Amino acid sequence: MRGGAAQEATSEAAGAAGEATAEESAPVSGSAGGEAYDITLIQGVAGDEFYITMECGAQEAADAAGATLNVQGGDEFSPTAQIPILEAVIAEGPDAILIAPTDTQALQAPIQAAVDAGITVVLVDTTLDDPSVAVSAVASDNVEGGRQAAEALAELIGEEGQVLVVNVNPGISTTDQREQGFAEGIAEYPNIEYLGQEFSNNEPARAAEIVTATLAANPDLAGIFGTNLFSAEGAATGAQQAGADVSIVSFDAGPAQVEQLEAGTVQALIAQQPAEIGRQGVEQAVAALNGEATEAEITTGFTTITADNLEAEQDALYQSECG
Ligand code: T6T
Repeated sequence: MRGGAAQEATSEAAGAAGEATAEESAPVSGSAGGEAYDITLIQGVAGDEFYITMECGAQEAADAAGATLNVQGGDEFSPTAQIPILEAVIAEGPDAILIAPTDTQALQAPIQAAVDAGITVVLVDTTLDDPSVAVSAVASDNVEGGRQAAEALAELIGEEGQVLVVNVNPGISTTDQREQGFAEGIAEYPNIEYLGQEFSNNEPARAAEIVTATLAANPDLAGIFGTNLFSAEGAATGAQQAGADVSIVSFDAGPAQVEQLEAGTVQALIAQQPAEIGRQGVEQAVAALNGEATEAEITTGFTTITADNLEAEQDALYQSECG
């Protein structure tokens, strides 16, 4: 499964903010005038440029609020990897946790445990079956993103032929919703046959295998939608290795995906706004901690990137490190 080694990155608040320790009795003042809150961001997986870019936005907002941001992520996108990390963070007792739950059901009780421990929770990117445990959920409109992918792919293939979705795993809110939006959108084209979805387990190699096997059975396959960074990247590699003339729309805009767009292996990227998700997630956490009003749901936008607007849309691309 894809992702780097478990990571922990702590960075101190900028400016006049001090460091809160157990010994201090008076609250430490943040640069924004409030307390210097400790916030932990738990990514869906470490080493994924979507979450790295989210971290960059979260760090900016933490710095602006005089808060401390700690970032952690598992070595694979799964509840098995994420739940022990969450439990360890709960034991540390930060003021707030921003988390991208790796499963809509499996993370419900562990996140409830964080809330029961008095920790403010904000959901970022993915969500839960019952998101009301969190003070806010900040994410893309993933159903709409899937619809946009369907429209882009339909146009690329001249509105006819067979299409495939390479998804991640069932139970992930974001990618399930993208497939749902794609299926709804593609149903509007009577001459397009949707072959259905297959699951890559977030592994590019598995995604590539899915595509080569599908091409062997359906040599006229016209288009593929990869629902996230690793599924899309692997799907494009599989199509390229098979030498197939297939149009590909990829969700996300990591560096490898941009290379594939430049090489012409992929025709369109649907870039989310991960920095904005991180920024707003921290702002919601700080508002809740300050006793201010929060928004239960915040939706961020997309940019569709093709070879034609790639140069103009550089700011929409994901970062592999914070600049
Ligand atoms: O597509 C993003 C994220 O939105 C999704 O929930 C999981 O995969 C990514 O992190 C990309 O790899």
